[in-house]
Amino acid sequence: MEELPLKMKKSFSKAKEMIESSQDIKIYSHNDCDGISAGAILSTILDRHEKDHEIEIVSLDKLDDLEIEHELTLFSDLGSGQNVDKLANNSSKILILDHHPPLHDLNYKENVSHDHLEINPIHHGIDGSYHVSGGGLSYFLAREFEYYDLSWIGVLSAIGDMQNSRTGKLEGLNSIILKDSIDQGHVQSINDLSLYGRQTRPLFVALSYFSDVNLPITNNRTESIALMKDLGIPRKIGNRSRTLSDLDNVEKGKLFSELVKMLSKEVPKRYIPHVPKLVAADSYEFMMEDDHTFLRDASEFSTAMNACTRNNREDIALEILKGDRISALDELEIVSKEHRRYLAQNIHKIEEEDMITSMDNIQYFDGNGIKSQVVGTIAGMILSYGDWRKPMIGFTQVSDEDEALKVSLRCSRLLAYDGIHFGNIIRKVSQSVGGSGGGHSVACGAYIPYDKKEEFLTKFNSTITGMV
Ligand SMILES: [Mn+2]
Repeated sequence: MEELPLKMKKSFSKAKEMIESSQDIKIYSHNDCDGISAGAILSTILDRHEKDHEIEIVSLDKLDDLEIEHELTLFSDLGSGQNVDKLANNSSKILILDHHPPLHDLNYKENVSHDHLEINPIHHGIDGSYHVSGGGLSYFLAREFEYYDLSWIGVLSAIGDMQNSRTGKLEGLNSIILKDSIDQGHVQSINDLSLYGRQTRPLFVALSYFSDVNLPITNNRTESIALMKDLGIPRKIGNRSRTLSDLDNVEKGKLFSELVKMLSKEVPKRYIPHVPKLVAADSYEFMMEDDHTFLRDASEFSTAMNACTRNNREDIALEILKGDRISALDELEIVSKEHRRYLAQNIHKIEEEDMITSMDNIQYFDGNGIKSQVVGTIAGMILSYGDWRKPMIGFTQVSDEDEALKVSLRCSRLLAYDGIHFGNIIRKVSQSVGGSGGGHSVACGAYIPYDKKEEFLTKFNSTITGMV
């Protein structure tokens, strides 16, 4: 069984003391599912101790020259990679819980005059991409207070952060969080087909969204329905379309074998060993939520949290995570619907107007006008209309006020299984054109100066020659 390293455990107990001894507290957390989950856990801890606090969900470019005005400032799912304590004074207390590459080492706290504690798994030789997320670290703090009931949010944050994307399951410190949530009766882990929309999408729709490799069923509902028919899998229960969660194990087995067969025919030989991982993975179900709602499945839940952050409605996401459901669920429904409409409209436009340009090793589109918060989501969805063998890169202006370019990349999981890490590549290439970037192997992004697009593309294309 995994265990928290003793040094980290001690840091969490120190963090607990910092919270207990402070009255006026500010939380900054990252504006994605992981960051929101982290913030919700921290805010719940503070609520339970009746500590006055403010929470602000921010993007990474908002952390320069941050005023430190509160007795204790908490940074979660961010802070390690930014100089957030630049304006701290002698009486400031700063606590950072982050899993991104740290700027400073563990001795840093000795060199500053304020009270400074940074907890980052990377300082302890623990992987921050697959073994623990920002929300996971917040949960380990909650665990010091014996708030095991918050563990399900730690599971959600890990899924939102794609910590399971290497092996299809939660591993490392994440497995401690998962065990707590299972012991609480809040989560069940189910080995299942790895199709998005287990609870809410009709199965034939879920199948048509298969996009890691272009199959006959990709973007083709007629083919997806035909496939189910061939396998003897009924499409409906009464008037309702069946979802993946309605299938029994025999049906799932048939579908699994057929998908593996279809994929193995389609992919180059060196990818074949990775095919089963594309088709099956562990899913995590929230047992306290109703069947056939997006709240029941961790992956669908995380999409809804992201829809909130992409539309600047972090308030709704926080309310839902903290258990204040009544009006928040209605609002979430409206935000999600508008979000889906916006995505569909833009995907349609890119496809209709033939906006994808192909280079030797990459493909890209100019998303001029697309909101920068969703250009990554759109890049991922448009992948199925391009060539799955190449990463898809989308560009758009950061905002009306800022003409710099936001760059987002998405690619088939097969490329990552083959060993390529686009997060590291985009970091280097963006830095070489005067920007910054990073992220996961299959989903990452960067900010670059507005006149560096061509140079970025040329460099990116040549950097990965021979890799894809
Ligand atoms: Mn994170």
